Amino acid sequence: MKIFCLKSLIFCFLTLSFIFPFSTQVQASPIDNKCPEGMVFIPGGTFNIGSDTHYESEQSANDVTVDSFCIDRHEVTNAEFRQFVEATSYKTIAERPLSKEQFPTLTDEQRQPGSIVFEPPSEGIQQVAALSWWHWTVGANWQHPYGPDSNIEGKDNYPVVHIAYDDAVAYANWKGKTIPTEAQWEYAGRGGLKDQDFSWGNQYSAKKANTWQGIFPFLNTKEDGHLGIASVESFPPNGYGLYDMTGNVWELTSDWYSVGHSGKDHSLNPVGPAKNASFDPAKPSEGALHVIKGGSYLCAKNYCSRYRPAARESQAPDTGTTHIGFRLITVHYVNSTGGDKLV
Ligand SMILES: [Ca+2]
Ligand SMILES: [Ca+2]
Repeated sequence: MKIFCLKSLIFCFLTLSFIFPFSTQVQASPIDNKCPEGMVFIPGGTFNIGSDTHYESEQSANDVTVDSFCIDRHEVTNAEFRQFVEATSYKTIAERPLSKEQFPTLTDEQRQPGSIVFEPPSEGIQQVAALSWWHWTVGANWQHPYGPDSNIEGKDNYPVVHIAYDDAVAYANWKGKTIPTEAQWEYAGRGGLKDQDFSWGNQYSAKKANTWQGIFPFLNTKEDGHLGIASVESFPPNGYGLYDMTGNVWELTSDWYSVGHSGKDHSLNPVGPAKNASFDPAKPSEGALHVIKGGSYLCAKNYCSRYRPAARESQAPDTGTTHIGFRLITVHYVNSTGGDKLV
């Protein structure tokens, strides 16, 4: 249903205040366990997932515990994804024609492969319809992020985009890793901080993450130095040494989406609802959706304040866009005391 999912993007762009709730976090073990290359060890602990003072979708802040795991230091890059494609000849969903079965009323031309691309309004325009900055673009995919005339030359270290959930799963299977749950992602995203709004502290900073400064979608003052996506590790890491857990590109999680965190309180390694219970009332026609985290370079204070660890959005599993990527985790690491592989 990817061609019809533009409406799902509007919910990134609601304006709310920035007060973050009480949050606790317990460091459980030393950070000298050995993760696979490019990954960081996250010691398990307990924290409050979500927020009681921002969007309804983040409520309520619940006390949950996650076991230790390793997580990618940065978003999966174009170079990393290219290795996968070269080894497997995998074609992403954006590179495949839309199916006749799923879209019987579309013509062959309308079923051409493509994806959803962000294009800001023309300069000087001061009012546009909501979501008019999103365009279904034939030929847009991870190798051509802005359409067939664009490419990723010289952008090996940029996060790969136009990745649908099923594409991320295929990559994860090839790597022998998994997509993080929302709880794992949020716990890692907080960077070990307690009671903080952002992954670096309580004050918004244009220097801490690639977000949008100015009035979205008309004016980007580029105070953070980046109009669009930045190469990974362009901004300081959080307390766990993880880069771009805030902003740059949204990141997929394995949880199915529902509003809030009901039922997770005092649970160990919580996950979202079952697929058949996944529902976003803001997108009633879209069925089951996955949780995405962290916000993107398109999140601005006037229209999207989801550049916080507690913030969340829903995303159709068969749809990628210009501003959604991912990173992986593994629960297999070498224990510092015995050298055993833990599961
Ligand atoms: Ca920026
Ligand atoms: Ca990110």
